[in-house]
Amino acid sequence: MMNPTRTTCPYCGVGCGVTVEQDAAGAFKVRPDKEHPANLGRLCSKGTALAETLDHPQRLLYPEIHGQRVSWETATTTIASRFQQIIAEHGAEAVAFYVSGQLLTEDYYVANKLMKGFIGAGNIDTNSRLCMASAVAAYKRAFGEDLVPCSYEDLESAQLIVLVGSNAAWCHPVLYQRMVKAKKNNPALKVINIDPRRTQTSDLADVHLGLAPGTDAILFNGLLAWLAENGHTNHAFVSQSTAGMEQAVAMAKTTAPSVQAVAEQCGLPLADVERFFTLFGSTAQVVTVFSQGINQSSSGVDKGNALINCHLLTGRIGKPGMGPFSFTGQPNAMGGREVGGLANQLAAHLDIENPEHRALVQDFWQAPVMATGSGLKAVDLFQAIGTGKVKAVWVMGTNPVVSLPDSERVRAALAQCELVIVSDCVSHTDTLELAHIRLPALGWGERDGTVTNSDRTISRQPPFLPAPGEAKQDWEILTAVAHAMGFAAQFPYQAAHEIFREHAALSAYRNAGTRCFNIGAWQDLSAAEYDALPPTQWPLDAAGQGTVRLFADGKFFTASGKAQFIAVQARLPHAVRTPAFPFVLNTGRVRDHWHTLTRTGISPRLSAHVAEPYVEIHPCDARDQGLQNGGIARIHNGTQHILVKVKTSRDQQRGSLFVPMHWSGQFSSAAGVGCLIPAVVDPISGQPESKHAVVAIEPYQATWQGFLISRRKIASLTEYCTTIKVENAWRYEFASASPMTDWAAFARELLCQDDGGVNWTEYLDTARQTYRAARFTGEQLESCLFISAAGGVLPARDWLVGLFAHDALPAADRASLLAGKPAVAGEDKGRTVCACFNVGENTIRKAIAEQGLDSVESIGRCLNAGTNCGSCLPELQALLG
Ligand SMILES: Nc1nc2c(c(=O)[nH]1)N[C@H]1C(S)=C(S)[C@@H](COP(=O)(O)OP(=O)(O)OC[C@H]3O[C@@H](n4cnc5c(=O)[nH]c(N)nc54)[C@H](O)[C@@H]3O)O[C@H]1N2
Ligand SMILES: Nc1nc2c(c(=O)[nH]1)N[C@H]1C(S)=C(S)[C@@H](COP(=O)(O)OP(=O)(O)OC[C@H]3O[C@@H](n4cnc5c(=O)[nH]c(N)nc54)[C@H](O)[C@@H]3O)O[C@H]1N2
Ligand code: SF4
Ligand SMILES: [Mo]
Repeated sequence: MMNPTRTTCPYCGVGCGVTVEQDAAGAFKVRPDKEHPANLGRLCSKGTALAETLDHPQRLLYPEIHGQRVSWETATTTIASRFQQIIAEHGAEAVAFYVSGQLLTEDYYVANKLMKGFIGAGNIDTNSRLCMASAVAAYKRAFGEDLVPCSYEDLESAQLIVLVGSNAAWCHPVLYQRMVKAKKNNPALKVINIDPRRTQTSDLADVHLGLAPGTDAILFNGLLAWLAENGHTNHAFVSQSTAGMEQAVAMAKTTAPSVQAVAEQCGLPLADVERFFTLFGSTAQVVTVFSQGINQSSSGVDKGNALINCHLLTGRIGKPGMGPFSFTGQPNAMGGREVGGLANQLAAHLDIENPEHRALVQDFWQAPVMATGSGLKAVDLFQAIGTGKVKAVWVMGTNPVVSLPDSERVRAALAQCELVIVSDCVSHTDTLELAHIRLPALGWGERDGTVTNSDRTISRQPPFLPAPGEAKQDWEILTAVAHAMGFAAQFPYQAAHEIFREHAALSAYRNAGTRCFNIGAWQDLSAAEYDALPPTQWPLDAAGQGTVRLFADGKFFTASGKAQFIAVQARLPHAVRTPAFPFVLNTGRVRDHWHTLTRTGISPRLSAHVAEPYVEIHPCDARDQGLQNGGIARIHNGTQHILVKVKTSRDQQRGSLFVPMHWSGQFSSAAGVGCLIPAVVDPISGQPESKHAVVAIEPYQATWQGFLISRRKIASLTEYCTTIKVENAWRYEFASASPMTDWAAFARELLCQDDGGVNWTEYLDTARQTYRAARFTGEQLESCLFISAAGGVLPARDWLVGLFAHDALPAADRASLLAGKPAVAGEDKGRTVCACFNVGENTIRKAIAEQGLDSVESIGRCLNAGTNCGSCLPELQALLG
């Protein structure tokens, strides 16, 4: 038994503290850290399942060049010499790094330093470009620096929380739970949810404003104009602490001359808009939370400023329970911002376009060749790779072939790039498939460093697992390449705390209060002090005390020291619906999956909640397009298409579709939604408009369908195929429009790559057009396959999956196997709702009906559902309704 390690969850930007312990049998237990200020003892379903994803079956273990295992020495010297050669021939701008908010601050710092001070170009960008770049730019415009003013505890002291483009119930579940509890403790707390679709987050809201997609700037301009006209201006604050109010209000009045006009342009009922404006006007403690619904927009920066303007006008900033609060997505999106990992930043919140700042950093780093200005932002960077302007790219901790817009073009760009290096923890991703050099990185639990969460809290992530294979920390790999390039003296790092100290020292270097980001008090930390760092919110004072809330003194970090209003000319999304492409495609996340599924996709528990990629569509639109709930839809934009299951729901407004972003080529044959998103970006932040593509949708006419449950992973063989992790096996759902002539031959191709000593049971019913087969090794069920012609019925999957728990399948089960159900029918628990206790929808409905359950608490007492992490509480509430 080891001592519990205190660390933080590696998923979302909430940054929950966890403790990890190993029991006598060697099994790890991950529990919420009761003392961590982010979660105070809570965890969501993803955090709760962390122990299940520690032992990844497909880790990248050794460095490889062109698929051949090589030594680290060979890998790093090859990278260094290829970089030097390309730089000598084509200049420093021909080399680029594409990094990630999932790296630790120390990794990020070293990557940024190597590129901007030693390779001497600005070409390091990060997946935060797809995530937070608009919020960063909006904060910088308003406050002079990228500063998130609020603290999580402001959610508890607020009297009004406005959630804009945030599905916190699924994406920041622990903060959502904190808001639920705050509302319970304080019934006066009001919640407004602004999102074109109704989500589980809307359940908390007193008013859900289901506005027309992309119209948020009109709404907030309307609010600004209304606040100004109705006596809600905080004149003292505006005159002492802000600039530009008149222009912003005047501009707002031109786009939003009346509440009526706002309601019409946003497609909202007048009374709802009035209620929102009145509540905002009359409540002093307002927190406005914003996330991807406005960031991922071609006018995302303006939208951020439109809502910040309302806080400036009313002076609602810098005090408890108020402020514009960007919920960050990735675990270390904030750390990346602090070290300047975006192509248009420098380091320590310094400006890459400012010659004095560049000189300051050059001095501090003793850098030979500083970048002379901003580098290419993600979308432009991959376009430059496509045109051959950038000849070498090193991707770390992100999967751009899935997550960037116009993903087929990204794939094509990498496919013809001279040198593609990818560092990742796992051995198979869509991006790794295109790498010439593959580098194994340590993952969560193995790596050592720090992260910063959404409310500026810096937390430690120490290791508690040994390194698998020859995997190394990202900063170690970068340091080795820096050494091979001849920069050993300036990259002397042996341990993470040395890098952290340097980062801390830079934040204080010639600062004198000019920059808010300052953690200089930590520049001399010993290794032991670093290990013992408690979660702390930056900036630090000289004594090392953190700061809960920024701007309490009404001073900002612009040249004048005043916050800047921005006059916002509301713009609509770039793509417009046409008769050929009549739907707006909105994309985002589901509760239990993380991004491109490299981690959550190996957990049966997390894969149960939403098993297959889907499109959510209003039932009337589905009817008009000839789509059936549960059928397969083909969604296309004229050149690219995806195939996903249809889910009809009145939560979706008419003319809009929602598709989750998670399914990569590793988990589906054709559900990667990135291929439908045009590479349209915000002109200031460069953030892509991932929420507003326009597309057409039609039924996919499968002629047959089926599923396979197999202990082995197989390659997908059909046009529609999804891979789902289940206990002891993988489940594949598939369908095809191409007629199938010989099902038995198909089955053999699918299952019998390595035949020998295998038992087959087969069943073919030509009249009913079904085919069923099972394959055994000894007494153990190895796989089973069920196929039927379109319209035919397939058995429920749960019972069959359960058979894979047996080492030797009992005779009775073997006899009923191809019937697809047990001789004595058990209960079908239905779709998993509670992932912690594996409780299904049918079980819950039955208990509600039969036992008269009337509250989520009573469901919890009866079935345990919802009593652990609480992520399913909104769904339980919905089932009660
Ligand atoms: N379960 C889970 N949690 C995650 C992640 C994950 O992969 N899975 N990823 C993390 C990351 S990196 C991020 S960035 C965050 C993202 O967290 P969120 O931003 O909360 O999540 P999304 O689902 O991307 O989008 C939020 C909402 O924006 C809405 N929206 C779309 N268009 C508009 C519009 O025009 N106006 C408004 N107001 N809203 C609109 C969508 O309908 C959606 O409900 O989640 C983090 N947490
Ligand atoms: N259509 C659409 N597209 C989107 C979005 C959307 O809402 N809609 N959201 C965007 C947003 S907000 C985000 S944040 C991105 C996320 O998109 P990505 O960053 O592409 O997604 P991940 O699956 O998180 O990729 C992380 C990779 O890093 C690896 N990894 C994890 N830890 C480490 C580590 O310590 N070191 C190294 N070297 N590798 C590691 C993982 O195995 C995985 O392969 O997607 C963006 N794309
Ligand atoms: S809310 Fe969930 S995913 Fe996010 S950090 Fe906390 S436990 Fe992890
Ligand atoms: Mo993100």
